[in-house]
Amino acid sequence: MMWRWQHWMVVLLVTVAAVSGNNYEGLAGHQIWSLESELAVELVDQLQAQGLLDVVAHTERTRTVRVTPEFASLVQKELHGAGHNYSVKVEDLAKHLQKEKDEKTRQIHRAESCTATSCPFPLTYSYMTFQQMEWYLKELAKNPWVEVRSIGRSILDRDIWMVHIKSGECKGRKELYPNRCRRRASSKPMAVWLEGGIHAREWISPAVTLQLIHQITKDCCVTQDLDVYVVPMANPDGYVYSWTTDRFWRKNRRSNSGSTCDGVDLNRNWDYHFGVGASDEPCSQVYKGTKAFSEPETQALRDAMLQVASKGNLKLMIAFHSYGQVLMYPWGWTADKAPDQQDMVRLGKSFVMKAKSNYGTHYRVINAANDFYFASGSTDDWSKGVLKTKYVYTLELRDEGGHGFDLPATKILPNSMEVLAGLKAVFRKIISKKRTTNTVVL
Ligand code: 0X9
Ligand code: ZN
Repeated sequence: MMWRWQHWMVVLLVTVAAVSGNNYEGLAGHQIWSLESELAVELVDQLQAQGLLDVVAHTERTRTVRVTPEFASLVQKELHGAGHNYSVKVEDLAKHLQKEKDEKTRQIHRAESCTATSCPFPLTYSYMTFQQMEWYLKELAKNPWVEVRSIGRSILDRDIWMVHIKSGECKGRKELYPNRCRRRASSKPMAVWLEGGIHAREWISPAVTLQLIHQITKDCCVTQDLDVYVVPMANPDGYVYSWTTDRFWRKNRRSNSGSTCDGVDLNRNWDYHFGVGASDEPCSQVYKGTKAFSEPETQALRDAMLQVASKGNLKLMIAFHSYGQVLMYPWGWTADKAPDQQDMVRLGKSFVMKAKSNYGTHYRVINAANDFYFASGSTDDWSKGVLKTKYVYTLELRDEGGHGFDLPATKILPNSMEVLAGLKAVFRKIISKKRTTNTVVL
C-alpha cells in the first residue's frame, strides 16, 4: 500500500457526513506518525502485535501508524530506544477528521437516498448504514431467482446475510437475456463465493460487493452456468461500530474476557495454520481470538461455505478488502507455493486487464505472504487449504493510499464497475474452461 500523506490531509469525509453519532470522539488525542526508515519496520510490526499501535498504511519500507494517548510515550520510548525517528503527521485525529467533515459537509451532494424503510438499489453516492443494507436485501429477495438467507448471527445478534443468485434462471426474464448469452452447459453449474465487509473500517468492500450483487442480479447471462454466493457484510457489529463510535474499527465486537480491549480480527480467526502473523494480544488490531473459529461470524461463514463446497463445484473465492489495489493469491501463512499458483496468477491477470479497461485503474497480482505480509487465519488460506478451492484471492480495492480506508463515496460506482468488468472476465474464463473440458488455456 502506498501512503501519499499530502492526499490523506485532504481526506473527503463524504462517507461519514451522514453519520448521526460522532464516530471521532474515541479518536481524541490519537496521533498519526510516519516512520520512513526500513529499519523500523520490524519493531513497528512487533508493537502492533502487542496492541500498542495500529499500522494504518505501509509500503515495504515505511509504516504510518496511529498511536493512542495511552501508549504514545511508551511507543516513543521503544522507537527512540532503538534509534528510530518518526514525524507526527496529525496531532489530534479527532479534531483533524471533524474539521474536514465540517468543511465538506456543506458540499455534500446527496443525490439518492433510501426511503423510510426501503432501499430499492444499493446507494452509489453514499455509504450505506447496516440498516439500509438490510432494507436493500429485503427488496432484493423479491426476485425469484435470488435467495437471501441469514447464515448465522453476529456476537451482538445481527444477521449475517448470504445472497444466492441462482444459476440458469433466465426463464421469464427475456429482457435481461441478451442474445449474446452463451448456451447453457448441460453439466452441473459452477459456484463462486464472494465475501465482503469482514474488516469493519473497509467501507468500500461491502459497498462494492452490494453493487456487484445488484449488477449480477440484473444480468442473467452471467449466471447462466454459475451459482453466485455473496456475503456482503461479514462483520455487521464492527461495521455499525465504525459508524457510531470509531471510524477506524477493524475487528468484530467480542468483549474479550480479562482484557479492556474488545474485538477479534475475523481475518485471523480461521482454522488454517491459525496463529502465524497474528497476535495473542486482545488489544492488537490483528488479535486472532482464543482459538480458531472462536467467533460466531467466522463459524457462520465457514458453515455456509462448507455447505456450498459440499455440492462439489466451488471454483472461485474472492474476499474483498481495502485498500491497495492488489489481487492477492495464497498462501498468506507461508512463503511456499500454493497448489494452482500458476493458474491463479493467470486468471488474476485476466481480472487486472479487464479492470483496467474502464478507468485505467491498475491492480497488481501478488502473493499474499511474499509480496504483502505473512498472516494466517484468513478466509483465503482456509478456502484454499481446507476447501481446496482452485481459484482463491483477496482483493484489496481502491485506492493506493491517497484516502485509504476513508475512500470518498464518489468512488463506489467506478470501483464497482471496474471490479465487475474484471470479475465477468474471470467468470467467463472459468466457465469456458469447463465447457471445453480442459482444452482452454487461461
Ligand atoms: O491483513 C489482512 O487481513 C488483509 N489485508 S487488510 O489490509 N485488508 O487487512 C490481507 C489478507 C491477505 N491474506 C492472507 N495473508 N492470508
Ligand atoms: Zn481487510
